[in-house]
Amino acid sequence: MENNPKKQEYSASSITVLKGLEGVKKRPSMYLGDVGIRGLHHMVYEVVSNSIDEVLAGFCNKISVIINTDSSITVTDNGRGIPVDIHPEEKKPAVELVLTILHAGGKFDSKTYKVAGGLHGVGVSVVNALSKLLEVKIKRDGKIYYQKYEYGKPVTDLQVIGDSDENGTEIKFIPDEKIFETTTFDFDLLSKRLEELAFLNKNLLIELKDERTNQEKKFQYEGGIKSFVELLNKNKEKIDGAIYFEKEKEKIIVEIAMQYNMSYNETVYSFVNNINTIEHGTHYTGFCTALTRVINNYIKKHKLSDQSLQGSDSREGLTAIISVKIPNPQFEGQTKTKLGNSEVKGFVDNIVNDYLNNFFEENPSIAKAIINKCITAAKAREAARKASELTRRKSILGSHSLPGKLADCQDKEPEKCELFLVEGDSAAGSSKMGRDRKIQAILPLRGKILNVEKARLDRIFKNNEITNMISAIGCGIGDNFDISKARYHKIIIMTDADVDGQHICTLLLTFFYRHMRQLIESNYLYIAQAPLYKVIKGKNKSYVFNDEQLNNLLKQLGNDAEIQRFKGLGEMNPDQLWETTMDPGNRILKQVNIEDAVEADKMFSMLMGEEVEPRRDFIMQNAKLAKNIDT
Ligand code: 0RA
Repeated sequence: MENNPKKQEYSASSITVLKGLEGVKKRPSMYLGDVGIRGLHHMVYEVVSNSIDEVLAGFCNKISVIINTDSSITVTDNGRGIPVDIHPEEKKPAVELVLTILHAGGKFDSKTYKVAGGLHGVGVSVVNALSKLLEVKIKRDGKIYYQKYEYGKPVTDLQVIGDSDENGTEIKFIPDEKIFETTTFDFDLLSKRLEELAFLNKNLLIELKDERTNQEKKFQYEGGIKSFVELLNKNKEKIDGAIYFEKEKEKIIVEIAMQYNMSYNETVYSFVNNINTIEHGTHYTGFCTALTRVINNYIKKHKLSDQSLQGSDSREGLTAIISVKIPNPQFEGQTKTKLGNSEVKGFVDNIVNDYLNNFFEENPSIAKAIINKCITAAKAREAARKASELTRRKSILGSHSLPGKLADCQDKEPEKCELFLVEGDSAAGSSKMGRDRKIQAILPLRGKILNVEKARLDRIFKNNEITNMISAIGCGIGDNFDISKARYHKIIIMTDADVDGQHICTLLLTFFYRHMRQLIESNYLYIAQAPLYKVIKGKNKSYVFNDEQLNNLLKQLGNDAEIQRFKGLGEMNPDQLWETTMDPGNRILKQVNIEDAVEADKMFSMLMGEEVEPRRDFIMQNAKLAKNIDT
């Protein structure tokens, strides 16, 4: 009798288990964000994040990631190894439960710094459910254990396959190609995130190897986030050495690295349990409050100026990483990347306050250099405000006067209206003729628009291309930005598919991110996709967007096809431009989201130094930035 209810409970729970993983297969995007290139790579990050949990628990100092020739991924760590003992109620080895039950991890351990929320921390069972093959090898208790899964279900029992006096876990998986749009892993994409993890966990060794190309990278930073800041400030004129401090209290670990450079931009990235908190939160607020207070107090105490600093003044030209590790992070905000834990604010504030007060008193020359920079920033802010008021009075920023170059649309309902920002006069000419003038407006942009990274707000206001955009869009800029005044709900960047075009696209993305962020957050910003080729065979014609597509099509059609290559938008006649790039029924638009823009901005500030080569690479990379929304 006693067994019966237990038995029932067991089968009931197995049903929910089944439902759980079936649910993952039905709605993979709910767990991974999407099933495109980004979701595919999240599969790797998910496994790695489990290994990182072992690092945070103090049991692991090496992680290796291999892209195998069959495009499978192997992640190996030297942590404790996933537990293998039989679970008393479920009667299965713990590892099998970890790999087949959603969010099972928490049942078998009391890991302190668990990753939760966001796209991470969904559990390796999600990776298992979305893989056509997964093999796990565990070194633990003197033995090597092995088990194999297909489509999330075990196809062997957990078995002992050897002896070992080491500990660790190896997980190899092949993503299910019926689920993912693509199953080709990108070395550079993985490399970027793994390097970030190496910065965030000092001394951790992360190896990445690509068996397809024999490329290999090793990341290990003794300096941790201090090295990160130094890299971000590479190629920049900076104020002396980087500052680093760290403190732990009641299981909250706070690490901060910071250094000022002579640029005008704030480059502060915050992390919680190794997750980039794009929308910041209480850790960032605590940092900002303390920084401004310390600087203002120092100015007063040493009678350096009458100028009172605002927060933004104290962060002009600041590059910093704030990394906190906490047991129970609460993530809020649109992208679930805003830290909500209120206790963190005061803790960070205290640490920053104490450390920087001391540091400034002990390093007066660095303190003076930083403070001079901040005072200059405050003065420039005043000047910018005056400049913006002046421009507004001249009504360039007002909604009444539209730029002469704008070919506006007839409709006045913003929900229906689209603004194309078009590079070059001839492309602008074609698009003006080809458009649907009822709902599509064209604003030509000439030449390279201002490099916003290097310019302060007061200079940005003097740039014609920028002021034209501001007045066409109608929302104003910076503190005066008002999204409800947007004259269009789609703002579409349309540049050539070549390096110059991508450069302009990057500059625009950076501009919108820094000065009209809400436009991105409201999903108003898009990138148009123009075809590279037109292929004609007999009466049929197709437009082709990249070389891979071209090769596939040629395989299908045979090589006697006539191919026309478009060097730029300007080479297309109005009809072609409409048909391929502008027609809402036929075009491909990429929607820019805040993560894309952050990534652009991050890379941008990292690479806006004097070296041309990394910048070029970056621009080429940017093609991958946004995700498809419609075809
Ligand atoms: C559950 C409990 C423990 C560790 C792990 C899972 C674990 C999972 C993965 C995934 C990749 N590498 C991993 N390493 C460990 C705690 C183990 C213990 O208490 O001994």
